[in-house]
Amino acid sequence: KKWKQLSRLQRSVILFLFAFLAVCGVISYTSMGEPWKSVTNKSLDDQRTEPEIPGLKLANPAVLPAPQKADANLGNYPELSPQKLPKPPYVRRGPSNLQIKPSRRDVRLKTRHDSSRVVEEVVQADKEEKTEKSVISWRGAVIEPDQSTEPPSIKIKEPEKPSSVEAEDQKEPVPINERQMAVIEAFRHAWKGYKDFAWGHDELKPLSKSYSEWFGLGLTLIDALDTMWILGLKEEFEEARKWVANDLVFDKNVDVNLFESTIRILGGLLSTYHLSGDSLFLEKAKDIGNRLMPAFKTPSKIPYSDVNIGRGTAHPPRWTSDSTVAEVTSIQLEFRELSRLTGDEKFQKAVDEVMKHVHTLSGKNDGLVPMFINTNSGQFTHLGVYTLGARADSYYEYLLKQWIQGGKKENELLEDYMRAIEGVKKHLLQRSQPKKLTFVGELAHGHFSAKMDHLVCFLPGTLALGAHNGLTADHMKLAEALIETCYQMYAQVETGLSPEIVHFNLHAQKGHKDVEIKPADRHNLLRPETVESLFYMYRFTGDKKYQDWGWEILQNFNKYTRVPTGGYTSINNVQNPSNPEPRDKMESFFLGETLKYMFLLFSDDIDLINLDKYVFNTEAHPLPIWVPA
Ligand code: DMJ
Repeated sequence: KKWKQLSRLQRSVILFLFAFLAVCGVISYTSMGEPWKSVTNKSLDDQRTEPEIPGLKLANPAVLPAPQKADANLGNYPELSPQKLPKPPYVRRGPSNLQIKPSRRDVRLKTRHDSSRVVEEVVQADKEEKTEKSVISWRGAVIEPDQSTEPPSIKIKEPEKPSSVEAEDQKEPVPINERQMAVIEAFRHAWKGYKDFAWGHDELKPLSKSYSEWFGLGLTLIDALDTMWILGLKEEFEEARKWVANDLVFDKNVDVNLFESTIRILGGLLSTYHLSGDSLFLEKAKDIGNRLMPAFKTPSKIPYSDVNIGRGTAHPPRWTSDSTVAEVTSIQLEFRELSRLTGDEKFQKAVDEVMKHVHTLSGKNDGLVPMFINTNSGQFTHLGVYTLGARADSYYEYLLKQWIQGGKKENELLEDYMRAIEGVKKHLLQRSQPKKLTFVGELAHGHFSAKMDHLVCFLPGTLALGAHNGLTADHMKLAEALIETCYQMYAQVETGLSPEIVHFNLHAQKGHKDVEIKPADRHNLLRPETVESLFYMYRFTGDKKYQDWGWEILQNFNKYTRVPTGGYTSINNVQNPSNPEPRDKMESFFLGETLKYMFLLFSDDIDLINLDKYVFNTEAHPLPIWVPA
């Protein structure tokens, strides 16, 4: 009635106002969007791995953002090119700023058909492993199932504009060469033995077709994960990944050696996480990292050698309260990286404290350290003995590598490294007869011994890495001389394989070579150090002789250590080609290190683990450099 009483003008004004208000309402509703979606659409992985201490300042600030946060933080780090994500649904690759390029071979072979097959496998795997939030496909394509309703074949989309890292993928693929194929063949043979007779156990005993346990944690399998990734062994990797997901349990009443489990297990998991982008490996790394922490509860904070990862207790070896210097100073790369990834500073704090303490200690000889350190007093013990071999070796390696990892800012590390190399030159370098090979001997209470462990052959590679990172060219000269010596430790022996320890002749004697071998030292454990250094030398010089030397070594491993039914074995006698006396043990580092460095040595692709982006831990597990060059 009232409406009818209104004039036409009044009715029009009211209708206009209603219409206006209705339009405003719709607009404001739509512009609100679906705010909850920005939370729920984010993968659980991303939410879970936000640093728990947001304002955390690491002692050595992590300039590189933790991978999970990379997409959000890239604006702050101009040197890292952001990966432009396609609109969801999308397949997220591994951390774009850290990931190595897929091998060129993979790029070449990446057909649409392959892609959809991989995705189907992944979807299937996801069904099988319901506990996992996201699943991983080959080389890091992660699918978060709740983000996509599209059929698998169209799920894989490359980012529209590749980042600079990915732009490198567009280069001509570098095909795998014949020598690399030979390494793949060797790996497969070793893996066959492990799979058939030792699956899920620590080490293969290839002759007795059984296994041995050290920690009972599938050591060989974990050590080999990133090797499989780098070699492109997809099926093997996926099978091993399943074992890690379903069977790797750290909640075990078992004593493990802090150093060995850090470099092999923690290092292996971290590196595999970086290469694959699969959060499973980070979760496992966090678990073992936490379980190793009780080792640092000592009066001096110098960690004990052994930890019970189930009970959370730690202790030194039964006969002493000493720890080994190399062991307590070669866990830093891994624990520092774990802090960077988790945002939990406790890991880095513990290991940095050890380094700072060792930096101030007396008892060094021109930068050279003794082999033992007491966990109560924090002082070096057994003073006066200096070696670059067992019990001290990786102390020197990790000085340089931590400095590189942290962006070349931690001067104390560099100082200690430079001083130590001067100490090596002053006290430990000698030349042998007749070939005048430069070697690194040992010093015991002022007496020089011409003894050199094969372990010392890490040194040429480390020196070359330092020179590549701007240290004096003298270091490269020394590296060149030492790698020649390490090669001769193979070439002058009957099987062409190095013994564990050699003694060099200081005086020329008719009919004698440079290298002498004592009966107790003539075993070969399939160690990696020489091949490791050959890899660095080839990367930095491009001199093909280093590849040729490595090729000889691979052939001799095949000739004298290969077991027909699968696997390789360490041998007791490198001087007896007709009976090298197989020892019946394949060390995990043969797959973790030796074959990986062989494969990289034979590659001409400097982006296959680019040494300006990655630093290898002492077990050959590449970890990202926080400020890549
Ligand atoms: C590996 O576990 C590591 O390379 C360590 O630094 C020394 N020993 C073995 C390989 O020889």
